[in-house]
Amino acid sequence: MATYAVGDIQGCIKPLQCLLERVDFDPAKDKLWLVGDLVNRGPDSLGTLRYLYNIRESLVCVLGNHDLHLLAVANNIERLKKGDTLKEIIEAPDAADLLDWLRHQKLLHYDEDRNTALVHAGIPPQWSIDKALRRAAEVEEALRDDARFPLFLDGMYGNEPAKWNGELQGVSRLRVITNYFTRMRFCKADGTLDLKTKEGADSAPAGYAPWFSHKLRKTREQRIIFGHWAALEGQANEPGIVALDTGCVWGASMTLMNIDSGIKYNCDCMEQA
Ligand SMILES: [Mn+2]
Repeated sequence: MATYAVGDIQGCIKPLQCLLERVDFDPAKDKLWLVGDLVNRGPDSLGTLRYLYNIRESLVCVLGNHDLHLLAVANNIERLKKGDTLKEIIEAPDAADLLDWLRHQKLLHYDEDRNTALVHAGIPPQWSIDKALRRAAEVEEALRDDARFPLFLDGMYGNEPAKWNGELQGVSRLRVITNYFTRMRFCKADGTLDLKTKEGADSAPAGYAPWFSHKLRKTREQRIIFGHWAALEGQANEPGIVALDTGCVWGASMTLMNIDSGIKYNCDCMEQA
């Protein structure tokens, strides 16, 4: 029995299966953690989501920005964007089951025994793991609530407020929480977000830094596994920070890590480009 984590899949099912074969993954015994962005932009979003749904009992999954976008499009709240490969999911006969499963996934997972968190983009420096789990739960509850679900999706898009404060209410409160967990790359030490810059860690705008590099970050004692930031090329260069997005959908590679040994495996994604 082994536990693995895999980087952003984004509909690239072949490299995913290449990695699972490489480690002889057995869904009956092993576990697979997903950093989110299961679908979109890649060649087979529907096949990927179906495959994952079928092994759902073996998964721990957190949602990424593309997964939330899929839920918004499927609920007629947002339109498909150029390059989206989500239509095939929405039109599939089993769409309702797939999307309902997705909607019940978390934004943040924390494994106490391993002192390890799993999140798509990151945890802002001003939040401890306990605080982050409480904030994530607010969004997870809205996602699961039939009445609040469409309101949350409708209010989810946008870059403001750029910073959390406890007084925020309603959709703007959920939006900033969602932006931290699913879209963040650079922020200030107080959690003020810059959501425009997408290049590597050395491209921070003045006053900003990668979310994980702030000295007073309150999750310094936890290991954090995340994806989302392909330009890091799997290198965060920060103790306890594990960057797993190695840009498969852009033709680079997909990375799988054995969570307990730390051993990483790669499969090439050239054919997916
Ligand atoms: Mn992402």
